[in-house]
Amino acid sequence: MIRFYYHPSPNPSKVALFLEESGLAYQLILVDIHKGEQHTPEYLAINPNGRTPALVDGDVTVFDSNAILLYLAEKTGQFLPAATPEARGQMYSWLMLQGTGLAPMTGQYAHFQFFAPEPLPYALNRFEFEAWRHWNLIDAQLAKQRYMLGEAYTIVDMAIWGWARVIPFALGSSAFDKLPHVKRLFDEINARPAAQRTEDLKNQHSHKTDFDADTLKALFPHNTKQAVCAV
Ligand SMILES: N[C@@H](CCC(=O)N[C@@H](CS)C(=O)NCC(=O)O)C(=O)O
Repeated sequence: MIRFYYHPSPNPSKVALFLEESGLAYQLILVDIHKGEQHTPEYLAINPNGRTPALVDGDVTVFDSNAILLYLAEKTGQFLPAATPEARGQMYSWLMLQGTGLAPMTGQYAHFQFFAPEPLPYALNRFEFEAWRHWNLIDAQLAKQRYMLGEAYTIVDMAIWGWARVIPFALGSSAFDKLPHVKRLFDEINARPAAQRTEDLKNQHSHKTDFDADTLKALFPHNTKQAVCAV
């Protein structure tokens, strides 16, 4: 059976949504990133990048959320666009944009707002600008059509959904007002039974939610490095 290494945060949630949508049987394994479990040698043997999610399917190991979405979509033949070079080209483009632009820029904007030890106006300005620029690209794409790749619900919509969940936190409580098409997609996917089951997964295991000193060390090891270097 598939072993799915999960934490209830944006990137693992994209994969959880696929697994719930597809009906594939899987075992959920919580990696509590607030406790530093992403850094254990056992987990690093599965995902050398020390991040969630990861997936083991028999002899196959896959890490990085969009790689896992592609793997599962190819394995099942589900939630893919038409098998034409044009449609697949669009799929790769938007998936890469989500993983290499939208997610890191949104994540860095949240980081510098809520977790940086001191306010850094230059970083805040840059990441606010870039996060919004990426979300506006997604909103414009969804203004033209129902889903990211046209009229069919695909893994690209799942990838966007995972990060749309953090929009109010990262971009502000009224941000959805400025992203009406993203909000429409978000609401539509949230109403799907698979999304509701995905939301319930976090109740299957208790996980640490506070941000005490140990969690900050596990999530932001560069701060420790800074302190060591300053000595
Ligand atoms: N590019 C990776 C990023 C994964 C990632 O950053 N995962 C976060 C949860 S959303 C994590 O595990 N963070 C733990 C940490 O930063 O130590 C992917 O898409 O899977």
